[in-house]
Amino acid sequence: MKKTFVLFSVLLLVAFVLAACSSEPETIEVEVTRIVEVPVEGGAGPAEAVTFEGGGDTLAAVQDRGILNCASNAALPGFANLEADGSYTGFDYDFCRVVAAAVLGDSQAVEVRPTTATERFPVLQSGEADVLIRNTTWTLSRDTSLGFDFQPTTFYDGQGMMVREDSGITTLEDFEGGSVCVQAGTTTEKNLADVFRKLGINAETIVFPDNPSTTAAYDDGRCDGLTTDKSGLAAVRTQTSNPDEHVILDVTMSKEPLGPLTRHGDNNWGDVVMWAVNCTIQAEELGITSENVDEFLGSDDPVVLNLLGIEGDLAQAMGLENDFCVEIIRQVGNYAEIYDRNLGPDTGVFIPRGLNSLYTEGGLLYSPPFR
Ligand SMILES: N[C@@H](CCC(=O)N[C@@H](CS)C(=O)NCC(=O)O)C(=O)O
Repeated sequence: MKKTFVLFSVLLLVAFVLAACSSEPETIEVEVTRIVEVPVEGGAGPAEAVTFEGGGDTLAAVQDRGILNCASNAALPGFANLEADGSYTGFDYDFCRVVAAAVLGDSQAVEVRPTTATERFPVLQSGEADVLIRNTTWTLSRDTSLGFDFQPTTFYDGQGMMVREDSGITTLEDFEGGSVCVQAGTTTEKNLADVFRKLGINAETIVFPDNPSTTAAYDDGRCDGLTTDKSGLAAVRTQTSNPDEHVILDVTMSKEPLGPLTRHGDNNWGDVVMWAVNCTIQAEELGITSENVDEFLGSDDPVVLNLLGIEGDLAQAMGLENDFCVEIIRQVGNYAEIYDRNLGPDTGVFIPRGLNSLYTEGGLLYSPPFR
């Protein structure tokens, strides 16, 4: 796809504008000088709000096809890694595999559709994907106007700011008169305008269409800072030419609960994705892993027997096999295994679990009962 960009700069003083390139439906009020790189051909336009009559039956479609079409991220270390053989790995992709294991009994039966921030919503709305699992923040407008349902949060995040260590910038106030690189079609762009307005900071926001162009611009010194979800910052820091030269400020600008989305109206499919994610959390709560799941099949704990489908037929109410959770755990692992494999201390992107710990360990992860 040929990309041509028009560069323009405007000073907007308490003006209402429609976010260029943005998939967000709302108008935003900004008080910053804003330079926008606008794709003038071949770019994805704003997502249309879509109402789904009856919602279809995505579960039946996936079962007939034998493959899950999963929209995810194109390039975000730890969350979406393009491997040398053309396959994808990462935290978000593992949750695609969780859904495929639940529905098809085969975690490899996934066709991945890498998407940028601007592409992701039309791809799900149009039916090109069955589910979107890609660092997407649960917001009211996405849940309503864009016609989606958010399934359980898989990563609790917040927006952060990265700067060059030698820049002397240690607080957001230090951005007065400075500039920030940000990606279009994200919550990030609007949060930044809100935070700067609240703090009375006049700074330039420079908007780019995807992660590689945003990171490259920051790395080339075009902006004093780069802002996105803190998970994204940990990932893009590894993509700069010298990661040690960059620091992530100790500020959190927003709440960014990230998780899977399904189309509004297909409630059963939403339930399938919801309980597939819950299975990974409940398995961690019970200490069931890919290594020991077979030992638990003979457990005498009724809670374990319900989760693994040894007793009862809970899963049939949503059209799944009773042992769907066994397949998830055996083939992909529990939440802790998925986290550690992609974001743990032995990975290049280590992100401490923090809020993404179980509720019993001070975090926010909590599965409703499999009952
Ligand atoms: N969570 C935010 C931001 C998500 C987002 O798209 N972040 C960017 C910056 S880290 C990204 O993943 N870009 C990857 C790409 O476009 O390839 C949202 O839902 O809007």
